[in-house]
Amino acid sequence: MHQSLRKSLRKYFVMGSQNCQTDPVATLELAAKAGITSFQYREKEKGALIGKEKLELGKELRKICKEHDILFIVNDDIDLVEPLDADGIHVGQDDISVQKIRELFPNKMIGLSVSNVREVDQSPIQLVDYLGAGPIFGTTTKQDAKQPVGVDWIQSLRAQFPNMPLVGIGGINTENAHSVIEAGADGVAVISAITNAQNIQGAVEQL
Ligand code: TZP
Ligand code: MG
Repeated sequence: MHQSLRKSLRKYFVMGSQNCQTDPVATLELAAKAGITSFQYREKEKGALIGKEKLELGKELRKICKEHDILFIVNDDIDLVEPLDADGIHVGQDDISVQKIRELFPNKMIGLSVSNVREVDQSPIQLVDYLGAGPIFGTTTKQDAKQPVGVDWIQSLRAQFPNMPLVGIGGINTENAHSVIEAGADGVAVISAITNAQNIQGAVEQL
């Protein structure tokens, strides 16, 4: 299970309509055709859809992932897990607890963001299916992003958890993605490297 998840996290596209220059459905369709391996629906922050519109867009994005056999993860929003038949849920340190999600959804994948040693120490890592480490580099995409931690953080997590599926996130682009993989990550999670690309297909291929 770990091995196949590690593979599926290789090119992990994270996005909501607020990140897209054009239609989010068209954006995901292009990225899916170009070879992303996982997708996280992260409809939040400035300009994000809410309520029914958020759900309806989620359904369209979910469908694309099914067609292309791409993992579909929702960010934070436990209310979307069942209606969208998500494969999993990704949470940060200030969101609903991992224990609670595990209780509610025994069979869904759980991803957890960790930015430092303290967060690792206070988290039930044994309940988590994969870790998101970051922000690795500086990013302007997430409004409340913490200070960048660099690829050293990937190295140290990999040393502590040799078999844990692990992705880097934050400021990763086609130029620096290799350094995240070389440090021991299974994959790279990106928003703007894809949503802001002139050529989405080319960007996904290069990652
Ligand atoms: N979590 C940590 S950094 C970040 C998230 C969601 C934003 C990543 O966006 P980008 O554009 O890939 O830097
Ligand atoms: Mg969160």
